[in-house]
Parts: sequence; C-alpha cells; structure tokens
Amino acid sequence: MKRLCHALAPLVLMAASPALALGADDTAELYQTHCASCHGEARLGGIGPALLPGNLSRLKPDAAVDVIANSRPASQMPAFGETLDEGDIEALARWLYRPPETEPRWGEAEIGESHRVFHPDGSLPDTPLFDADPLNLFIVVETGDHHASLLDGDSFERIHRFETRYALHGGPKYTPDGRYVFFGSRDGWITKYDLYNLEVVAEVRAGINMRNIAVSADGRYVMAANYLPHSLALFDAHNLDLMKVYPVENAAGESSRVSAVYAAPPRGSFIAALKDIKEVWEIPWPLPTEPVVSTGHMKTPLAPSRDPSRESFKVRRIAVPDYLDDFFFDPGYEHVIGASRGGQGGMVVNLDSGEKVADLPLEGMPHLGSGITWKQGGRRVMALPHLSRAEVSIIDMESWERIKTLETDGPGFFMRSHENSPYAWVDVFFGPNRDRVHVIDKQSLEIVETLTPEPGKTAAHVEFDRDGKKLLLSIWEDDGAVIVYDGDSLEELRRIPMSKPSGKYNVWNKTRYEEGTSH
Ligand code: DHE
Repeated sequence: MKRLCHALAPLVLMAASPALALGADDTAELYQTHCASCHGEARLGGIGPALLPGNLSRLKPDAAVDVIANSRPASQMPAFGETLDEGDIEALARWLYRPPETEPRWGEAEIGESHRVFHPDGSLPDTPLFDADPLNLFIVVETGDHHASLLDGDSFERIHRFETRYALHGGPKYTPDGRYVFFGSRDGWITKYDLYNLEVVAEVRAGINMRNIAVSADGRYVMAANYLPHSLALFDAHNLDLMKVYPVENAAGESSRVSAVYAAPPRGSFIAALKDIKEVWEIPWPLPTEPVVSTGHMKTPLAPSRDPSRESFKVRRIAVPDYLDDFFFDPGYEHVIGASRGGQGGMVVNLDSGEKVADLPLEGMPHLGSGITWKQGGRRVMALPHLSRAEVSIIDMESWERIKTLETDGPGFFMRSHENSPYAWVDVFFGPNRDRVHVIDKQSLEIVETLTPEPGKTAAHVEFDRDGKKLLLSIWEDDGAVIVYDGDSLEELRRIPMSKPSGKYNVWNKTRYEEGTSH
C-alpha cells in the first residue's frame, strides 16, 4: 500500500474504503503496539496526552491523521508515516474518536497514584534566584511547543523558559505572595511551580479532561473543575495532596460536567458553574486564622467577610434558571453573570438569594469569561466580546442594560485593560481580520485605534504590567512573538520571539484581581 505523503487525503470517517477495512480489534491492537506506551493502554495519557474523544474535541480528524503520520513540531512523538501505511494510520485516527467501551475512572485512587512531590513546599530557599520585582513578573504560556516563559515585568527580559505539561489551558493561578504558580492542562494535570527557585514543587492529575483550576485567595487550596469525570477535586496547595473529590450531581442523581471554577475572594469561596445541571455551586474555604502559609512576605490582600457559620468545604447549591457555560462576576462577587451556549442571552443571578435579577440581551455567544469592568463616569460598566458576532457589548452593571454595541472587524476572544489605563483592548480572533486589535477609549466607549501588529498573523490576548503603563500582546503563531506596547502612546517598544504565545499573566494583576484582567 502507498505510503502516506504529507498532503494527506482527507479522512472521511464514515466512508467505506479499503483503507478503513481494518476491524476495530486490529486497530485496537495497532494502538497497543504503537501508541499505548506513551498515551496509556486505556488512552488516558502518559508522557503523551490522553486520546479520548473529549480530549480530542479540538483536533479535527484530518489533523489527527497528519499528527500520526508526521508528528508534531517540537514533540518527542515519532512520525508514523515511516512505519505504518496509510490505511493503518487512517484507521487509528478514526478509532481514537470512538468512545471507550467502559467509562474511564479517575477517582481518589487514580489521583493519589498520579501525585508526585519533587521539592516539598518550604524546602527551597526563600530568595528569588533573579533580581526582578517578584510582583511584576509575567508568565507567558507558549502553546506552540508546550513551554512557559518567565518575564521581568520592568525590563521585559526573559528570566527563564521551561517545559510545561501538554496543552495548558486557562490562566495559571498564583499564590497571593506571587511565589508559586499553578498550571492546569486540558489532560487534567496540575503543576505547582516555584517561581523563586524555578523548580516544579509537585504535580497531580485531577481528572482526565479538565476545564480549569482555581486557587483560594489565601493560597492554601486548589480546586480543579473537570469535564471527565464529572467532578470537582480539592487539593491542599502546599504539596497538592488530595483533600476531597466532589462527584458533581443533583438531588436526582443526574451528573454534570463543570463549566469552570473560580475563586471569589470577598466571599471566601470557590464558585463553580455546571454545564448539564441548572445549578451553581459555592464551596467555602476556611476563614483565615493565621497569615498565609505560603512562604512569602504578605498576607492575603482580600480577606473574606462571609457568614462565619457557613461550613467550610460544604457545597451550597444555587438553583439557576439555565445552564451556565460561560460566566463572570461583578467586582464584589455578589452576582454571577452567565450564559448558556445555546441560549439567546445571558442572565444575572444574585449569589446570596439565588434570584435572577436581570436578563441580558446578548445573542451571538457572548464570551463572558473574557469580560472586564471599569468605571465610566460615575457608573461601572462591563464589556465583553462575542465568539460568533463582530461586536463588543458594553453593559451598565447597575441597570444591567446594554448601553453600547461596538462593531468590530470580527468576533473576538479576549478583552483586557487595567485600572490605570484609559484604554481597553480587544482582539479579532476569528475571521480574515485576525491580525488586527482594537483599542477602545473607556470613557467615550469608541474604538479609537485599530492596530495590525504583523499583517497576516493572528494578534490576540493582552496583559498589562502592574502599573498599567505597558502591555504585552501575542502574535499567536508557532513562530510568534510577544510585543511590548506603551499603554498610552500605543507605540511598539519591543518584540520577544515566542512559540505560539497564548495567555500572559502578570503576578500583581492576578493576585490583586485587577479589574481589567481575567480571574
Ligand atoms: Fe479557553 C481561558 C473555556 C477554547 C485559550 N477558556 C478559559 C477559561 C474557560 C475557557 C472556562 C477560564 C479558565 C481560567 O482561566 O481559569 N476555551 C473555553 C471553551 O469553552 C472553549 C471555547 C472550547 C474549548 O476548547 O474548551 C475554549 N481557549 C479555547 C481555545 O481554542 C484557545 C484560544 C486556545 C487554547 O489554548 O485552547 C483558548 N482559554 C484560552 C486562554 C485562556 C482561556 C489563553 C486564559 C485567558 C486569560 O486571560 O485568563
């Protein structure tokens, strides 16, 4: 049979073709021979990522054939185009999208077995190995070759670059002193990294298909939200010891994927929204009785003021009128602002009473997770892009009315600003104009500038430094870069080459829950 060339024939999954004549058993055997040693006998992952349909939802079948045949750039995976023929490769790719015969388990035992501690918390020196403001560092996640870079937020020099787990997703989360950062991967790995010593402290796999992680405002606890299994998993942040697994189900025993979990510092709790059950869950962490344990010089800047009788780590279920796929909070964490992906709009729910207080007229997949807020005149507004509409919506957070719809050059993904910046930035992630970014004047609510940092290359995701004076923007390509801009003059100051830099995360902005940045 002909060897598979680089220009692969499209994989038509359902078509009968001699190339697909292999039976499922033969293909399963092929998998065990060629793939299982890295991706796990049950496809749950190993040194390579998990290969279950849920984990592959973002990889098109044609692309899977290409990866099997030609490998991925900067990965250790062999190119099987040299050893397997076209039919075998197509059959293997097709087989990977089949659900497993038995639902994989990932409970306490599996989580416990995955746990590794490399440098127990407190065992490494307390002084950073480098000379930079530890509260003005940036982590840049480079998804092109699964690395992260640590940047000095004043000089923008790269302090260190290190390998991460495969396919990190969502923002890394810091302890409040900024010393430790926690990364979450789509495959469920949580990595705790010591930024002062540039070493991994501990790792654990919380699930098979994880959404994101949240760290309590006192830096003591980490909560992981999973799609598979349907669970939340709670860890002691010191060394990532498992504390508790919460099966996510309602009173009728119906289970649900978790859309995401966030820390709500003024409430002293984690808030999780669910995808398949009309509930939001609130899980309080214990109120502080002593300074944060995480080594460092600062107590938690955001002490919670909740009812002290509320039991720690116990789920409070808040019934909501719809599923919440995507959500956001007001700065006081009194309300959750959420939307279901299939829905015609959003809604605002009071987190104390559980009452819906407003409907939001937001069609076109509002990306609430990317929302930001600021003061416009005397009122607080929130702004968000839409994933399937070329617009940014601006909403008055008191009346919950949309006060402005800004037409953009395409649907956007991420929005960013900083309290000290007059501008909000939004990308045009989808469509032909994805090399553009818009700059919005936060007072006039008008787009005042549209930049094209590198024609033909995707420009996306901004993060400011701690003072809000300079910012980083990604050229989101394998041979990409991070561009440093002056936040007032919008002048480009510098370019730092990076491999598909996705998110950038400034320690100060994240640990202070700066209004212009993400959770
Ligand atoms: Fe994300 C954050 C959900 C696709 C890059 N994304 C998040 C968060 C959620 C989410 C819930 C907040 C987690 C956090 O920070 O704690 N993302 C989803 C989806 O539902 C969606 C649309 C489909 C999916 O594949 O799950 C999706 N996301 C993507 C991508 O395709 C992106 C562009 C590329 C990638 O790496 O997967 C992507 N998502 C990001 C990034 C963040 C993120 C860079 C962190 C943004 C931030 O500034 O905090």
